[in-house]
Amino acid sequence: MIKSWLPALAAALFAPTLFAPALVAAEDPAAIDAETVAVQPGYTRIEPGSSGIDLVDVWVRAIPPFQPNSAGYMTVVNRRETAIAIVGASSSVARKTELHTSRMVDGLMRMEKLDGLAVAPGERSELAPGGKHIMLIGLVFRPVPGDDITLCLQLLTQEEICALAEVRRGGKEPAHNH
Ligand SMILES: [Cu+2]
Repeated sequence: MIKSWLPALAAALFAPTLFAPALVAAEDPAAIDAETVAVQPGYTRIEPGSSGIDLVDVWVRAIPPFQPNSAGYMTVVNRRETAIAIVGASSSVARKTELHTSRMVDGLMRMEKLDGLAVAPGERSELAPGGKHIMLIGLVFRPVPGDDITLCLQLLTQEEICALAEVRRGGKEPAHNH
């Protein structure tokens, strides 16, 4: 009699969801196309290059199993004659995507959400490990090397620019604690 409910109990206890609640998405991961991201309402999609903005060296950090978050990096080159202001980000892999920066506070690396990021005309802004990054929060699937993931930036001018990111194993990164 006891035996009859044991397998069910064991199954419930060892269900993957118990160990990785953040990886269980409402969406069906198989239904998500990593290479496309819907245009944010009110925004116009522009192309890197012809828009006067280049997105260079775009990549996403590969993560070990059961880690709920990752980060994206790139260099934003502003070839326009006016400044650009990045006010948001979106991605094909996370339920929430934010602009972050890292800085040392009392000897500890802390991360902070950025409201925006300006790039002066003719200048570039580097998003790289240990500094500014695109925080991918609540991954709907685990990025592994070989995957292509879309990262998009929203600009104050209601423009949205996207690029395909390569998934790479990065160097050591401090834990994403906020
Ligand atoms: Cu972060």
